[in-house]
Amino acid sequence: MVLAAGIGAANLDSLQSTGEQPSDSAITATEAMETPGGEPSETPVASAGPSGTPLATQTPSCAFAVSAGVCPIAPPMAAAAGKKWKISLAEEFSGTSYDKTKLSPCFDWNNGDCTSTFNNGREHYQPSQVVVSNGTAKLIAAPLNPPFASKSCQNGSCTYKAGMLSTARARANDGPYLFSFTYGYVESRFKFPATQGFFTAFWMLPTDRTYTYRSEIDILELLGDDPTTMFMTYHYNNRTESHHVNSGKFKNGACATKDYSKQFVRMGMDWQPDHIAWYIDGVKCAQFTGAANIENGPMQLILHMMVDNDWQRRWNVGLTDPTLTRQLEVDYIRVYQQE
Ligand SMILES: [Ca+2]
Repeated sequence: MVLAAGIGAANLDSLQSTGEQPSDSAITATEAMETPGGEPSETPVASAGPSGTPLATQTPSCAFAVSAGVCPIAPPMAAAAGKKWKISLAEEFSGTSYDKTKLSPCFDWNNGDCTSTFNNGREHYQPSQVVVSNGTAKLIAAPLNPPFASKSCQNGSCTYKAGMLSTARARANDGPYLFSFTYGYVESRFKFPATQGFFTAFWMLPTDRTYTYRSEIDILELLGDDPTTMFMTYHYNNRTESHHVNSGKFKNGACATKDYSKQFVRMGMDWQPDHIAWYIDGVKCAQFTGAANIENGPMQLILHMMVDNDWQRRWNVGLTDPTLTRQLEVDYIRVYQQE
């Protein structure tokens, strides 16, 4: 898995400057696909579920505290007996910016300025590439002129600038994680670009200040040339083992194989002590139930686009036109927890 392959130590200027080395133990994307472990055992659901459009505002029946004039829809599964869902994080992008006390435009391994790709892509992250308007955040990947010199990028030169939203620390080794949580249902509704060379990633890492991430939950990894295969994966046991929802391209577990780029899509993941389950538009795709191997500590959220990363180039679906600008449009990011 490309993101699991992680944070190549040699690629991280900031980490090198602090003397800390991230884990680089995880398998590669190619390896992941060669050893599929998906279990598409759930009964397929015929319809794609609700549209994900937020309900009318300020309705008396809203089950959750109204956030930014929006009544968040309920998670697609019931809470456990005796418990109910509460919202822990809700960024609706209803204003002209995002909540900077909860979200950062950079990776956790930044030292006051954003960092670049970690898998030999083209992008350098910049706060300017997150634009909020009309109820959504636009995470924009655009050509960068002149390029930004970084050994993290292909050939030492980042030729793209890109936007990110994470709950990482605003600055590495200086202050707390902006938001972290243990167990809950995560959902974001977004519209991703189906353009070869662009890569949409919605994922989670432990809040580990030493960067030795023992697990990783990939809620979605989407290679832009194929908007039908929604890669969903859990990496565990110090990221030496993986559970793959997808048994290969064009297989999304029990979820439909179709072009998900045509409309906004809701990507959800339910992380509980005894399961990790993935949902597309409220439909359960698959789950992992190896309780002994389920992460039990706090994690951070990351949502962004990459450009022309090594996974894509390995599959010969890298960027073909380096003048393209594309955006990931995000309606909301929410975390629900049971209490
Ligand atoms: Ca919104």
